[in-house]
Amino acid sequence: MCTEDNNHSHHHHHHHDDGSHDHTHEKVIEIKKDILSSNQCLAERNRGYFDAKNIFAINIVSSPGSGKTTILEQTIERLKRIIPIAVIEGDQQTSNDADRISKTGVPAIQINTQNGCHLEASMIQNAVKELGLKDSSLLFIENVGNLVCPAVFDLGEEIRVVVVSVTEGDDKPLKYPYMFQSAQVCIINKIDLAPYLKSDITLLKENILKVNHHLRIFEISAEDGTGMDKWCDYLKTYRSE
Ligand SMILES: Nc1nc2c(ncn2[C@@H]2O[C@H](COP(=O)(O)OP(=O)(O)OP(=O)(O)O)[C@@H](O)[C@H]2O)c(=O)[nH]1
Ligand SMILES: [Mg+2]
Repeated sequence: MCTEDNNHSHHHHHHHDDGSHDHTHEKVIEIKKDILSSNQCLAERNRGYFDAKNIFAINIVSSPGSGKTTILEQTIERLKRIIPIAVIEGDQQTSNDADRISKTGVPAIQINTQNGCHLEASMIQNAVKELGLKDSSLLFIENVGNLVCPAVFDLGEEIRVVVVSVTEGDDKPLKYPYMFQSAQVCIINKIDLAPYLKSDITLLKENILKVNHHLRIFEISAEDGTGMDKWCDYLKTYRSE
């Protein structure tokens, strides 16, 4: 059980040491472990729920402004007639992104994490209850724009997609490797802007594969639609397998 699992660390070791231990540090590490293990447990519950309802959940992560919501708007326009879709939006503040998604006609719910820098499995569990998902739907979860924290919080998704736009610079995978290592798919977005930048897509791809050579890469422009069909075909094919 989730709760039992994270209790045991509360009532163990009573140190009788010489005082050389940094207790504050130890406590911080324990609490972090607790948060992560209870999150993991709830993530597995979400995963079980998604499995049972044949829901394909996709966690989309990136730094702020790389184009997650624009990619979703474009993807939804292409797929909404053939697959039931729902969206969970995560941001610290505002309902801007959920409002944008609602305009496409699919159900969307906004989570505001306030000072939180990532979504957690418990938030998804609650949002899913409110959304009332149809069986066999595609559930997009847009995480809080942040290339660091969301990497360690499993939400119970089937695949994690990391978006990186060409404007961010080709060294980002090397600087923030954990996010790229935790994902299965990488979307390189805003390729329409590449001609105006010094940023090199070939080098960006090399760096992406250097940190995770399993990543499946899509090069797209959510602005002019380049590469969108390939990405949508991938989702359709994955869905039917
Ligand atoms: N030129 C160009 N602009 C894009 C592209 N995709 C998104 N944008 C623009 O980039 C800006 C940010 O896009 P969003 O979709 O809001 O990005 P986001 O990742 O959802 O942002 P947060 O949710 O705040 O992290 C907007 O002005 C978009 O119009 C693209 O492929 N090409
Ligand atoms: Mg967004």
